[in-house]
Amino acid sequence: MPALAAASALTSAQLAAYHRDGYYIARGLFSPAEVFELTDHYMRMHAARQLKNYTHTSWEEAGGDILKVYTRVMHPHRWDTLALKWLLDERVADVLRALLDEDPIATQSMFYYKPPGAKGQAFHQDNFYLRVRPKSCIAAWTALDRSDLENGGLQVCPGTHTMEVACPEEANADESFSTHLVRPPEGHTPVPVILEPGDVLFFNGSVVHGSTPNRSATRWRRSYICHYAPESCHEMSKWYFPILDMQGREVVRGETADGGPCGTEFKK
Ligand SMILES: O=C(O)CCC(=O)C(=O)O
Repeated sequence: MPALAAASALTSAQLAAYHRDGYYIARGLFSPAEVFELTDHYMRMHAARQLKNYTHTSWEEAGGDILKVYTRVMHPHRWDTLALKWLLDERVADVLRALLDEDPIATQSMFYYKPPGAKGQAFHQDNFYLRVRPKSCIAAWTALDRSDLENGGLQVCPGTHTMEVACPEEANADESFSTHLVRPPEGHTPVPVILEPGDVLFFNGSVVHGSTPNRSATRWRRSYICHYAPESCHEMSKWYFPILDMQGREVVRGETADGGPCGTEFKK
């Protein structure tokens, strides 16, 4: 679809705010029934130990780290039709076309359980991992539960989308399940993104973002996270292959020598 036709998904004020801040929230993009279907599907598959390419860890084996029992599910769209349907959703595609001013291509999906007590993910930039060039990747982060500071909701640093991708330091393993930390640069204070189930946060791959542990005693913070790239990109990390167009057909791009999974887990 031509970019001009898709620009109607956002107003010019919303687009201007995206280009100023590097992120945009589409409220209520998915309905409560859709959110329930996806969440319930992933809870059931976890309980039945049916998740593919996933290490099902028992409570005994987890050594007190609940995130070892409920680790994130990587690339479920490669084997689950419901995850694929969400990745290629036409409403998401319309917003992406408006934000990118061109067609998107789909590169990644992840399901995060983040139960009460789970660690967060230290501040980082997604394009450090995806290595989409030229331009950058873009995330569509869908809240499946209400997501706020208490249950480890996402925080973003507005304006960091214009930054180069920085070299990460080591994160605090007591707070973050992933090893990398990119400190919010001076003048870019992180802001919490408060989302209701079905809201989708879109953000550019240079935006410094992350989350703290889920400090709630009872509230999960489940989310479905997809990454996309502008169709015009020439290359990306091969970890994201096969890449799909928004009709689900495989498209081919060059592979970079660097990049990798979106954050890597501490080994301990
Ligand atoms: O959902 C989170 O807590 C972190 C997710 C994230 O940072 C990412 O997907 O890049």
